[in-house]
Amino acid sequence: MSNKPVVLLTRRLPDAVENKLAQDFTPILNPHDRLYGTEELLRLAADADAILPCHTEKFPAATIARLPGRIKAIANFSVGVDHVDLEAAKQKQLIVTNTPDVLSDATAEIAILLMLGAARRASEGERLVRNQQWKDWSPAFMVGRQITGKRLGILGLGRVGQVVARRARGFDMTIHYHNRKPLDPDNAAGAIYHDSVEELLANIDVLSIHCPASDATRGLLNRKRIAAMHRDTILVNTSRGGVIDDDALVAALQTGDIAAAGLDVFNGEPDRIHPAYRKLENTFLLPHIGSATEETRNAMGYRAIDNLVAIFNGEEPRDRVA
Ligand code: 8YV
Repeated sequence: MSNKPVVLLTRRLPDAVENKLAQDFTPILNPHDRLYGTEELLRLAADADAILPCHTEKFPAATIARLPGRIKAIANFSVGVDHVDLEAAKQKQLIVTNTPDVLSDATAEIAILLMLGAARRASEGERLVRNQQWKDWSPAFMVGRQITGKRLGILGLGRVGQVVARRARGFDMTIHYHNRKPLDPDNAAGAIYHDSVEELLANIDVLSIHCPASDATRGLLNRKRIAAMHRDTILVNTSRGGVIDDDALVAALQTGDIAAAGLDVFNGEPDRIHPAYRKLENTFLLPHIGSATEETRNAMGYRAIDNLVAIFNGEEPRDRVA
């Protein structure tokens, strides 16, 4: 590359990533990591050839239409791309990429943490100790549920789901799943396929959600489907909040129609999440940290840079989604 293309970073990325990016590109940095509004984003984009955003920046059709013509690509620092209107991007001939694979291990760890946290009442217990309210012990004290040997249902047995399945087998869990189509035997690795969401939900003890957010999956976990789960079921979500109908889940948690929920992603995150989640004892809540490890954040950055290098060398980027 002769003249270095200009890349707008919407957020502060790890130093190692920003330094590597500067080898081949001229970055426009956000050193104070401020969250840009649309107008500021568009103003900064006027000088850029590509944007490297996170899921915190939204690119609906109206914003994409206003991006300057010189912008060639949106190289996301995320695997989820629900914050970008891919159809509008295609129409504007913008290349869009994501960062799959490199965050599967970290996200699977958080899914397992959520399962254990929700099953063993970790939030409640931690609060008792931290707030000096732990006064007693008895055989009936803080009795939770065991996940060992139980049936784990995976909604969306893709990259992350398959790692979760491998980790869960370490707890002797039996893996069930629903995808639009069954996987080939190598990838399914013995997991039991259910051809409808309802059938999956009726046959499991723990549900882990890994399907991407889209029009097709919005509110997928609705009142009717949640009612299909038995009362001891634990639900965990590391995908996107939009897959869940919050009113329906909150009602089921309040009435004991399902046992507990572990959530890392929410509708309205970070500060407008359903308020009932915070009040319920049977929730275990994390602030969207599925990929938040040093190794993974670096790997996500390098992957986004690889995509940009390919794009500006006129090659097909590895992780093109539009
Ligand atoms: C990322 C995520 O950290 O990659 C995703 O889709 O949800 C997160 O784990 C985040 O999106 C960064 O943009």
